[in-house]
Amino acid sequence: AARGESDAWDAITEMDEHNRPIHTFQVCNVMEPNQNNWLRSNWISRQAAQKVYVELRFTLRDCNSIPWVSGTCKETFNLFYHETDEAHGVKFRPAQYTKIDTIAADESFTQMDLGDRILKLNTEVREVGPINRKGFYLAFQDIGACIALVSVRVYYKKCPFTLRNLASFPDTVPRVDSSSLVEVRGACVDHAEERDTPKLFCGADGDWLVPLGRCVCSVGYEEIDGSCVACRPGFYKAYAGNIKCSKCPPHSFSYGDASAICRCEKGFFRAEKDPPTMACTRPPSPPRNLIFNLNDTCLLLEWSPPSDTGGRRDLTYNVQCKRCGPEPDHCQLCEDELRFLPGPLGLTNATVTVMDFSAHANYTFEIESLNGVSDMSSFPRQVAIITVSTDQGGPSLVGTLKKDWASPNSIALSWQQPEQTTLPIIDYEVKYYEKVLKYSVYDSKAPSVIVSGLKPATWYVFSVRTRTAAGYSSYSPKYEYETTGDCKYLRPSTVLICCTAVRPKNRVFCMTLIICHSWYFKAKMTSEDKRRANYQNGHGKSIKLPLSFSFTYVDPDTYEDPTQAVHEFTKEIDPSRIRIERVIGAGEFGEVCSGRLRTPGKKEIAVAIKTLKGGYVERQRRDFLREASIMGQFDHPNIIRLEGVVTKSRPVMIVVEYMENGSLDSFLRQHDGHFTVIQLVGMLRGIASGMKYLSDMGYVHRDLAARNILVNSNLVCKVSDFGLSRVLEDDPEAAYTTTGGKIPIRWTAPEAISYRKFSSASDAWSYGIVMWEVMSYGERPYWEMSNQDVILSIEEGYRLPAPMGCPVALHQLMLHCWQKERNHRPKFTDIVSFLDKLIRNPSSLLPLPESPGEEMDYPMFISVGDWLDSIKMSQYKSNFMAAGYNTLDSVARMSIDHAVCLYNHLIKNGLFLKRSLNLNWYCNMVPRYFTTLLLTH
Ligand code: ACK
Repeated sequence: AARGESDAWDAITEMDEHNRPIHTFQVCNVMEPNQNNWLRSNWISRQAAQKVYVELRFTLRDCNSIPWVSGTCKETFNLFYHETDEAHGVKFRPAQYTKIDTIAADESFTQMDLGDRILKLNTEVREVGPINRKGFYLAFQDIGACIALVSVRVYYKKCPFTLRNLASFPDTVPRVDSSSLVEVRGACVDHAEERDTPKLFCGADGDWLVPLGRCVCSVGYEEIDGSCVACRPGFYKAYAGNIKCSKCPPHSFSYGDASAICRCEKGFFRAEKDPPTMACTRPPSPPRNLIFNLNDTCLLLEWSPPSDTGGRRDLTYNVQCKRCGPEPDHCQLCEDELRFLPGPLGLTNATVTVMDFSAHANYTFEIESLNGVSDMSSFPRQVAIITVSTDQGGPSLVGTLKKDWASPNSIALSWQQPEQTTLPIIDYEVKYYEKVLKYSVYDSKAPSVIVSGLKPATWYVFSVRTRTAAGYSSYSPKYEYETTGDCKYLRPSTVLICCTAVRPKNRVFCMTLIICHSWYFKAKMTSEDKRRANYQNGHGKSIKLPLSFSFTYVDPDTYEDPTQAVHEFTKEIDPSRIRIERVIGAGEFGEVCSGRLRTPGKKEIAVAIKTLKGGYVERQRRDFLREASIMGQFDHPNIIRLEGVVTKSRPVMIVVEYMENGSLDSFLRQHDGHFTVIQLVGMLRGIASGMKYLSDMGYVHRDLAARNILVNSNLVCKVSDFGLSRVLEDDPEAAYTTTGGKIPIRWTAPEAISYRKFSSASDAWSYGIVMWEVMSYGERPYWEMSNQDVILSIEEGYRLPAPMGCPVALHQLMLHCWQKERNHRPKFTDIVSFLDKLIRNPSSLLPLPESPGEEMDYPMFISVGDWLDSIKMSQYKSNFMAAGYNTLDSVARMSIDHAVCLYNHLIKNGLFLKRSLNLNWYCNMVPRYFTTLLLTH
């Protein structure tokens, strides 16, 4: 440090309590007035920082402990700074300096401490910045204190170099503005490649936030401890991604490091479409046990599959036919002369039917088995061989067939009678078949035939052979014919096309048919009985689409594959349309950010983005997206709107409308007492309207609480948080946890706590609690009572009293929501119309009981006597009257002594609140809430 003008500061070396030397700057001119002693630091380069922190450690003498100094002795000093681009040397002008703060000591020492050698060290940290020049000076101004400056540490914060998701992120200095983040793009580590652009955000405190995107190890490399390591010999990795190297599949090997694929052993192969994970395979051995079966018209060849399939399943057979003369070497191929059913090549069954063969001929059939790698092997193929002699018939005697006439279903054919035959012709056999199907035969005595029963618009093949005593001749050349079409066989699609041609009135009907038809398929595809049935049973509703008022909610858990529910009910958003701006909170699964969403052709909108943090397991991803599948089914101004989801890239995100004022509980706490009752009732009305919509949809929220309501800039409240129901359902422990576990005891109806009977009626109970939270500006329901006490006191009939200034009508509504018998609680539709009535008639919102006779939906007690009757305390009428409590208003203002006295009396007589409430708590509430305690009992 450099000394200032006055030279009052002294550089002194002292010993600390451990006898180690400490170097300090000290000043202690406490006796003299008007001190102005400066001490200046050397020039400090700001390096990369924009904002720096100055940590001062100092001791300060307590003025009271120094005699005769009153008026002159000070207990503070001032900290200044001055930005410059270069060091000024000794030049020091205090006027150039800007004050950072006045520094006071938390602890000052006295003479006694000094004697005991107790060092009362103070540590103070101040922020300085933004600093734009290359560096700065610090200066300390003493104005008459007794100070020893022990250390000055100047530092800045940075997000340190880090490796995340296989990407490296450099040292990054945060922004000066502590609420905005620096977006940093990561570089993939060696042998890794980008999936989604890896990014991190550097927060003001030097913490990395919101990891987005990632790199994955390239082919041949696997992730080990955050880097990509080559696969060892004998292992491979064929795809880039977060998978491990795998052992080479059977009959393959890899010699080197970092193999993308394993090579096949000699004699083994991989077909073009075989995945690298598949074993290498070889061609099959030949078929076995080949036999034939010959009758008049056909020859059946059958065989057994090969003993070695080569390790593959894509086994087929080819048949080759050779017709040989007397000399075995004189063979010709003959597949084209014969007809094979189903064909000569690519057979998948070990059998084939051969037709159209000639009589008195020798055929040799070779059956070859093949698989997907047969073409790759250079080894000669092995076949099964059989020779068949068709010792019957003779050459075809019939010439070309002629069509005489035809209809869609029949055809008349004729042919030339053979001129000369050695034996008389017994009959003709007419064979015909659908070109692609099985054939039929027809016997005809005459050289003509009428074949009926044909299908219209179908190709047929006909041929004829003669039969004599010596057997059949060969078949005549084939005659092919396509029967004509017929209206009867038109396809249904044609019917739909016809629709546009009918009269307008009928067209409507016709269109309806088409819509119903497509709806039918949609319903089949999406709902399936199981899912919709509960809503049909429970709510007596049928599924009618497509109008929104009759939608019912579909539980995503009824989908076998929950990702299908996500597809069905949410829109996938391309992450390039999302701009993340800042982190606004932490959700159950990861950060919640705010940002903007661009949609082509629309105005950019503000959104909240919930992210799923990396390293999640599948179940977490499913539970996270579950909320989106639920939210995506809703469309109501008081339900948080889902904009869409990002599931095809990392991180997985849920994008919803942005609610400027965040969650209702903290919003109310921050604005305690700021709103009119009408404004509060307006918020409650919105929540009730959202809940009415949910209950109409058959959705039970189970976690309705002010913390799960979001508020926008217009004070519109929207119900959010649709994740909980499954957690509760699955966790039998959760209902009984007393440690603030999963079940929100204070918000939950007794039947839901004790036997998990959740319903819209239990949501109505929670709604009553939300009303209480709102009217008390975010007070915690049942204050600091334990969960166990809350359960017990509810069981005994205790209900929350009216919050301060809460109109009685509203508290009555709360009490109505907290009826033990759930069927007696109001429906959300009743709540909405009741609140509407209150809003229309603001005088009903006065904080005192209504005057008798006013028309209300909820019972108003007319006199203290009636009221005591109604709560089965008639025997106390005279006590109340004697004490002067003859109106409810006066009961509400009961003196604390009377209230405690009555309370004790009731306790003593076992009349109410036996165990549940401790008296301290109770006394704090009396007398303001006494009426309510009694009212509800
Ligand atoms: O009380 P808050 O400011 O409001 O803090 C929490 C935080 O994120 C964690 O949930 C806020 N939040 C959640 N969803 C939204 C939203 N759609 N719009 C604005 N803030 C939101 C919530």
